[in-house]
Amino acid sequence: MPHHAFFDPAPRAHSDGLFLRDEVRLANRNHGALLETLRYDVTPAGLHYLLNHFDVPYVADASAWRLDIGGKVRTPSSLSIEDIRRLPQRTLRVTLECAGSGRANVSPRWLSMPWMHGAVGTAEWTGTPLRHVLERAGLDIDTVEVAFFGADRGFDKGVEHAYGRSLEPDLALGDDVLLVHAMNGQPLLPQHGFPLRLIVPGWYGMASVKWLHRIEALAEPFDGYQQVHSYVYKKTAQERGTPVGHMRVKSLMVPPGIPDWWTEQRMVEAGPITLYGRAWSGAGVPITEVEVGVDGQWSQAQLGPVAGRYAWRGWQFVWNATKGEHELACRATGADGATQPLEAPFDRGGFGNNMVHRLQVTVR
Ligand SMILES: Nc1nc2c(c(=O)[nH]1)N[C@H]1C(S)=C(S)[C@@H](COP(=O)(O)O)O[C@H]1N2
Ligand SMILES: [Mo]
Repeated sequence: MPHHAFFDPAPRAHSDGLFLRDEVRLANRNHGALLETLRYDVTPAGLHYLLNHFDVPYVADASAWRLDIGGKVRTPSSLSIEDIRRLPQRTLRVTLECAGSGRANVSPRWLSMPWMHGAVGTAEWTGTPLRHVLERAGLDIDTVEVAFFGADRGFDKGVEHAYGRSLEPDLALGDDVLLVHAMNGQPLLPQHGFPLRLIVPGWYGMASVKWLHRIEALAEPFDGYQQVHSYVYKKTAQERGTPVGHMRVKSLMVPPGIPDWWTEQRMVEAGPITLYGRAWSGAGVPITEVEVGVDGQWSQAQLGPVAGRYAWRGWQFVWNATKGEHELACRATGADGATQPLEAPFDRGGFGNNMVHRLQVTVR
C-alpha cells in the first residue's frame, strides 16, 4: 500500500493533557451508551453505541446491493440481500463492545476516539450464518483466512484503504458468525451497516464489518490496515504485539440518583437503593460473579437470568446509602476465572481497558 503524507503529516502521539479538537470531532461523530440505558436487556437501536472510521455510505436502494464472494473459492458469486434472506435465518442476541472503550481512562492516552465508559450495546441480530455463503462458494483447501470488506473508504496514517478485517476459516465456518440484515427486528440503520454487515459474537466490535460488500478467501494472511496496524495490543512502539480478539470480562453500573449537569457527580437520597448494571465477557465465557464495591468494601451482587451465550447479564445490589460522600464500583468475573483489574492496563492504542467502573456519589 502506498504511504502518502496526506491528511496526517505528524505522527499521532499520546497525551495526558486536554482533549484535542480532533478527539472532540471524533466524539461528535461516534457515541457511547448512555449509562442509564443499561437498564434495557436489548439496547434500542438508536441508543446502540456507534463507531465509524470513515463516512456512512449512502445506500438509496438496498435491492441494488451486491455481496461479492471471490478469491480462493471454487465458485465466485454475487448475492443480493434477497438471496441472503432466502438462506436459513438465525437471530442471536449479541453484546458488542468497541476495543477502544475506556481509552480516555488509560494514561497516557492514545489520540483517537476518546471513549470514556460504555462503547457497548446489545442487539438481536438477524441474518444467515456466514457458513451457508462460504459453503456454497467452496473455500479452496489452501485458504488460510477469509477477508471482509466494507463499502466505506478513507485514510489512516496516510494509508488509503476500504475498512477490512479477516477471520480464520474455522471461525468463519462456525454457526455463530452471521451475515446480518436486521437489528432488533428492523432493517439495519444506515450507521449500523445498512443493508448488510457481519456479526462476530464474542469479539470486540472491529471484527463485525459494516456495509459488507465483498468477501475474499485468501491463501496468505490478510495484511489490511485494520487487521495488522490498528487493532494490536502493544506496550511499546517497537514490538509486534498481539492481535485484539475476544472481549475481556467487564461490567458497568447504571449511575444511581440524579446527576449534576457539568460533573459526573451523582446525588442520592439516604436509605436502601437498588443498584443495577450489566456484565459481559468474550468468547461465550459465562459471567459467574459480579461484586459491588462501596468505599473499597466488596460484596456479591445478585445476577439476573442468562439471555444467550453472547449477551450481557444483568445484576443488581441493594445498597443502604448513608449520608456523605461515597465511591461505588463494580467488578465482574468469568467462568474462566478472569476478573477486572482495579487500574487501567496500559496499552499504546488504549485497547482492552476493562478496569472496574467507579463512580462518586453524594448521599443527602
Ligand atoms: N465497514 C466498517 N465496519 C466497521 C467499522 C467501520 O468503521 N467500518 N467499525 C468497526 C468497529 S471498530 C466497531 S467497534 C463496530 C461498531 O459497530 P456499531 O457502530 O454498529 O456499534 O463496527 C465495526 N465495523
Ligand atoms: Mo471499535
